[in-house]
Amino acid sequence: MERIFTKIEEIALKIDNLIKTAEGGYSESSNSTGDTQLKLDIQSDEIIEKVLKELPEIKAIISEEKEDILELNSDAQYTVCYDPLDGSSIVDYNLSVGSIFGIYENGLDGASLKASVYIVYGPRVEMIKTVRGSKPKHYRLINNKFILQSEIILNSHGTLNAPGGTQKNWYPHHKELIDLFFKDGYRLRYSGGMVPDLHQVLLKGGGLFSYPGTTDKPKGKLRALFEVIPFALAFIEAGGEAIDNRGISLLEFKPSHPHDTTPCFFGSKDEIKRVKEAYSGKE
Ligand code: AHM
Ligand code: MG
Repeated sequence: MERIFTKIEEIALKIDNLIKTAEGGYSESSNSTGDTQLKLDIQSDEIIEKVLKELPEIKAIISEEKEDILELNSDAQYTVCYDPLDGSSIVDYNLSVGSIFGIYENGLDGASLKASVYIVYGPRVEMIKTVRGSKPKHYRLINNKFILQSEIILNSHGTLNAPGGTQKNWYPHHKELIDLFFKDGYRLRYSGGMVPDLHQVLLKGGGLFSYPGTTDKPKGKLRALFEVIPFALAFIEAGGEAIDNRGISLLEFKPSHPHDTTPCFFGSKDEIKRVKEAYSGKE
């Protein structure tokens, strides 16, 4: 696993450099979810594939930007699922974006996730590494090296509310829940990039990030293997919770297809308790 982490650090430096130097704009292709791919999405994906292919311990890689699983070493231990550059709709407006990695063993579901890593490319480059059974670790890129800053521990109660999805398509019980948080003094923090938005909730001690099912997308937008399950591990190991719309831990989620999406709620314990109450018996 350590060698995978080292390779991810190498990838982060390369993608950071790419974001800062490459031209923007769209390519002529689309990914398996039907999103038109940015040139940066494709180039980031190529960087990751090239670097991860060097490791004999990787059985397969699955990218948000590729339809199919890429088998590498049939007898190897780990499958790495990744979103090479999350935030396609905001990177060309110079907002923070990220890369997300889930390292799975013996299966492709929440229970099989052994570790996750995400990188935020913002004014600074930061990385959060979570190994199952231990607190997430926060690193910052200083002089081209990732330097450990601290472990992440969530409070049981936070102050931030990051509500995803198109409001006009929210179910009434979801709107009521989000409105109640604001009435109680929670502050809106939402950039449209799940990596910086979740990162802020984690580092500021808690709150709620939600991307619910909506009338137009009942299964939400965010992809289980590449986005949701890796963040679920970070929140849960930090002492928070991560659940779907049925109140089930996202580390129990079993996608039936690698590109499946799920409604998702990440937060501190108090906020997640309120989500469970609001969603009880609902969609
Ligand atoms: P992407 O992987 O195509 O960039 O999509 C994922 C992003 C998340 O970062 C963010 O939370 C969400 O899409 C926002 O989507 P929307 O603006 O469509 O609600
Ligand atoms: Mg994404």
